Amino acid sequence: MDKCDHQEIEKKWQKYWHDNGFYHAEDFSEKPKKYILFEFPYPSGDGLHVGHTRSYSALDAVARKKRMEGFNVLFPIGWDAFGLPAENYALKTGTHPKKTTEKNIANFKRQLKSLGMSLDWEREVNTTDPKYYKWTQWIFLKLFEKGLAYQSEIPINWCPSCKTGLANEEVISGKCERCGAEVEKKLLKQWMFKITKYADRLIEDLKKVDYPERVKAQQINWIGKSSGTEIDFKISDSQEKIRIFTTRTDTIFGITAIVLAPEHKLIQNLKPKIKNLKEVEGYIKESRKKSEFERTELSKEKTGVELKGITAVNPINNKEVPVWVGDYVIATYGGGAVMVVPAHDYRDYDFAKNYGLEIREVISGGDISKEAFIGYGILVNSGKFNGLSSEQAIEEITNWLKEKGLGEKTIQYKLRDWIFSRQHYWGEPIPIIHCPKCGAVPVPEKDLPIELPYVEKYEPTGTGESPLAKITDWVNTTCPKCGGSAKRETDTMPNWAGSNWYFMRYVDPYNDQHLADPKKLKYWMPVDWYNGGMEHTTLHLLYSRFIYKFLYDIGVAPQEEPYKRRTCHGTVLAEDGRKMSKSFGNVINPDTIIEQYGADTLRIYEMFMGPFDQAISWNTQGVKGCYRFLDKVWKLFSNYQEKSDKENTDVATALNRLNKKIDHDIESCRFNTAVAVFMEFINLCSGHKKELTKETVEKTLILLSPFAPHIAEELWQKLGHKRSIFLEEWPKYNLKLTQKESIILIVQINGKVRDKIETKSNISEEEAKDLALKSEKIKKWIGNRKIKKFIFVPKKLINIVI
Ligand code: ANZ
Ligand code: ZN
Repeated sequence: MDKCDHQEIEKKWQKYWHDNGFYHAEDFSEKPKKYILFEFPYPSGDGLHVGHTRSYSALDAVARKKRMEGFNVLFPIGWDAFGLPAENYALKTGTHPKKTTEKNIANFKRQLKSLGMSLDWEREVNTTDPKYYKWTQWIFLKLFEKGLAYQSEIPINWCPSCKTGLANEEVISGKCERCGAEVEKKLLKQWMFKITKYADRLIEDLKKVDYPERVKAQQINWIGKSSGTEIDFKISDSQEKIRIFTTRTDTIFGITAIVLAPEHKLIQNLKPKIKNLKEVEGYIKESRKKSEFERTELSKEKTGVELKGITAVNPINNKEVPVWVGDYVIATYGGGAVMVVPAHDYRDYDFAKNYGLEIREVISGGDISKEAFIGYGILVNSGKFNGLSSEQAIEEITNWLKEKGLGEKTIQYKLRDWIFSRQHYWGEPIPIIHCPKCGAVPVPEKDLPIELPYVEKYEPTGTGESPLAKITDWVNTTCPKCGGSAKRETDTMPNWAGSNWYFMRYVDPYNDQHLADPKKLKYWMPVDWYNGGMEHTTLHLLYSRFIYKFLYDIGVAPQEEPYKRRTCHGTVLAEDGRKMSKSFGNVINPDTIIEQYGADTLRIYEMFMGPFDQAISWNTQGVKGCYRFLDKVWKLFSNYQEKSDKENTDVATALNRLNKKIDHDIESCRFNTAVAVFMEFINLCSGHKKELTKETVEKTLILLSPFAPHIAEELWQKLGHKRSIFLEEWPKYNLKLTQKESIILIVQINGKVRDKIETKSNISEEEAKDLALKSEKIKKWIGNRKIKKFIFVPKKLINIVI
């Protein structure tokens, strides 16, 4: 028997499929379309990771099956190639990011091809290609035109080591996501996107899509919609007032201070009146060093300094309360000020304990000598509102404030506008020209793309400006409006810019008139199945939903939601259970596995290794097991001669069940159980070698083909077929044949097994009762006792309660 030379057959079929355009997605085909997508990779210098190949193999199985089911499948690939690693590498080695990127892409491509991915390479996109980022810049211009891109001087997260601003999401536990340095605050003029304008729709439209519940919940929490009241507090002997946001207007009589965020503008205006200004300014300076995470963490000590000489007036009873500055108050939420109610808020309670502020109970129901009572209850010590429930009081006090012009119902979001500026070289230039006369002027559409100047040196300036600021012949230009001399915007876009909309470009990657042909968008969009990392839920997934909605609003995107269905894969850990990392020396390279065991083994193993959405450790024994499984398949079918035309009924039943199982499991992302049942089935076949009909063998190979495409194709050819297995129709199962003819019905009395009776599998409850009561054993056990009831579990058991 000839051995399976996986190296040879894999290369052979990869070339055959490629040369014959097997994965070509046909625009406007009559067939129903299926758009299957995975998050395009960042082409890092490390090459493909077995974490990539895990989800890619699974999605490839989906794509292959869908084609065989008669769908016109779009299964594309591209490169999310702007970003810091290439830039940092360039700073270290002097190799231009463009060169590094090209080299890395070539390596990724080679690896993906060796895995046997059924990708449509004709639609490859690259976010760093000017023909691509022309449209990323175009989207920016549209957002600018609609007032959704604007500049703002704001305190940003500043990484002193990377010398750049970071989005909130890039700050992990107060540290820079990339380099681990402690993040600081710095005031910088930044480009911002008004994603907050879409907050409600981003929550609401989650109802329309099929995402895992935890993904939906994460997005909803991230957007953090909160209904409450804004209340104005007059400052005594001053025209100034402080606006606070509270969700608990019912606690207004319990206020014993107001706390301002250190960045609050009012502090500057009040300076002349502050008696301990030095102390206050010292505190503000210190707090700038802390990250938002440190400041808001519940368990951290709550600190502050009183603004001596300043008091505010509680509008409900005209009582004066002290005003403090404290860094547990966040500048960018709810106006950057809070009313302090120590008796009913944990943070305020800590704060009051620290500084000896009064703790005044106004909601009954707790024991405030021990801790804050944060629940709803009945109002006490609250003047004419005493006796009301919290719910009623929120309503009535808010109305009272509104009538007096002192407060108003409002909705706050945790979601902030999205900082869209980066002070880096390796990103899309922002298409804006700053003119001393005309201000920020958009680059005319006909001048797009604004290409990134190719320069050898682009050290960060460290001043907050991007390296582009030093490239004077690129920076200096003329104003498109007045023709006067002007300067280009030197900030570049963040990584997310190119990934916001790439799935739309796959639909029409060479179009130079539109981002994509509207008719093609209408045909292909939305994405039917989008798989990616759970960690992208509040970043890429949310951002791209926002951009797609915006493009819908301006008539470019055909629907309001880009992705019909979202699934998430778990990560692949090293054999030792840790993260795979060069520094631990525990990285598994897919190249090595493919070389040693073949791509089919790697694919099958990674689908089999565990539930798709869960993290799982690599296991070399598992790889070997999958290799042996495919070897068994090879031995069973590579020299197949039909010896019987009569089907063995066990095999026939099992094959139908396998068919059903695979259909169901691929649809529901249970790739591991699909492979497990396949293994059982092959074992069964091994025991009936002489009774396998040709039809059985063929069907088996077709069912195997999405998982192990090369071996399936080779064996198919060995059966004498001239046409590729991937042109076959996906088999249908016979539902009747998937059910075993008979079952063993367990008969219990009061929950104890007393008999087992073989019977037909679809026995009804009435029939089961009759059958059980006819049993001699059961008759004995029951005797003349009274039967209280029957509990029937179809296909399994009947329990008689006496
Ligand atoms: C007074 C109060 C009394 C509050 C009470 C709570 C309980 P969510 O639900 O997350 O929106 N808050 C408002 N602005 C803040 C800021 N900039 N930084 C830190 N905290 C701020 O939380 C709303 C509550 O968070 C508000 O309601 C306010 O404290 C606080 F018994 O107001 B509350
Ligand atoms: Zn001008």
